[in-house]
Amino acid sequence: MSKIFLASLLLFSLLFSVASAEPIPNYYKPYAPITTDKQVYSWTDKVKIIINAPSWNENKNGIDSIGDDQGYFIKLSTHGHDLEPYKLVETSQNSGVFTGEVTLTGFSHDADGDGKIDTQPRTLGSGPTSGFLEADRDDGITVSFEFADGVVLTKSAQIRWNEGIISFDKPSYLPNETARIQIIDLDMNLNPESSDTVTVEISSDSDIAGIKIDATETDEDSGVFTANLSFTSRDKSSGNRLHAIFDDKLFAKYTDHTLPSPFGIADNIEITAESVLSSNSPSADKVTLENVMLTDSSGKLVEKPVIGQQLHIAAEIKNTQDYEQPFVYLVQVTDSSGIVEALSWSKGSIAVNQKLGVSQSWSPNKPDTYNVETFVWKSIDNTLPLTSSTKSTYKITE
Ligand SMILES: [Ca+2]
Ligand SMILES: [Ca+2]
Ligand SMILES: [Ca+2]
Ligand SMILES: [Ca+2]
Repeated sequence: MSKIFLASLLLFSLLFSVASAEPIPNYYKPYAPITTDKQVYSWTDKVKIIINAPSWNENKNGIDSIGDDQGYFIKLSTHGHDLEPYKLVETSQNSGVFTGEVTLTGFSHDADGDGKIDTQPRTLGSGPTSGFLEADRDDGITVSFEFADGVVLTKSAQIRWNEGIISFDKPSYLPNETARIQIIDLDMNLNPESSDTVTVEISSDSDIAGIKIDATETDEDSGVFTANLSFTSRDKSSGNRLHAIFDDKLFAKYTDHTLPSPFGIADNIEITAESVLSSNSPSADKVTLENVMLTDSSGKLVEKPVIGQQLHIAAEIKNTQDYEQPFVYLVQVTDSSGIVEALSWSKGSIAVNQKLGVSQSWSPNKPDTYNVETFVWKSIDNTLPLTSSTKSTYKITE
């Protein structure tokens, strides 16, 4: 090894050891960073503050505090309100790290649309964890600390409302399953010390009016709410049980009354999610369709239909489920070149074990060979077949 190399190595070591020694606080690049546990808060959040200030660790064998010494105050402020002085305490005897909390209390507002104010805005307390501070919707919180004479350190975080999110935990459910509905709305964590609730409106194709159920916050401070829902095909909806039958769409709706800009403070929107109640055996017939035939107006079988005759495409539908089944009976008539001559339907609902006669009329206006198809669907909007379609061919003469 050359002498020059050894010399440079020595010099480097010296420089390095100087650079890594305990630095002297430079008040213009302050050695006392303030941090908050989030960058963005909602209006009623709890804000946790940490100030790393080793030079304020005066007693290595005791818990020190900062913020309430005359001339070296800590101030917590939002646009319209502030708390000063506010004391923070050392995390352990010799840490030089100081912490505290303040709970935002928002402003007077009906957060769930029931006509009653849900907040208790107040500004009071002197730390380290007992403080309350009012905040507006589009606001910010600033922590400032007079760290040394004439040196004020500050740290700011935003305060905002959030648009809620709602979801079912699965895209479809079997009738014996329990659905879990989740709403995330950080603004409805109105009390960060206890579990809050929000209301969800649940409905199905078979129960459009539906039910309202409570969703409970997953812990005291999460802003995430869940509710469980079960299903009944025979009974009416009640409690956390929704009336729904196979292949019903399921709807969950949350109305958010705490919306971010550019919405107004008084605005609300409905946030929705959808799922489906699916059948164990999707291919199984929900009803049977029998005795499809051409009749006259008195219900007598027509064997030789002619032009201009008032014909009826009649059939019998039987419910094979153990619940009432809504349906549409749809008839389509096409001529020999595939043009649709007639299309009509009727809708109804069929009770358990009931057999129902249905028919659609058709009056042929030219001699031809026609295809007559019949379909039984759940509804015109939900064209799920409840049974197989049928197809018959009729020759119409002059
Ligand atoms: Ca100490
Ligand atoms: Ca309210
Ligand atoms: Ca809460
Ligand atoms: Ca919201």
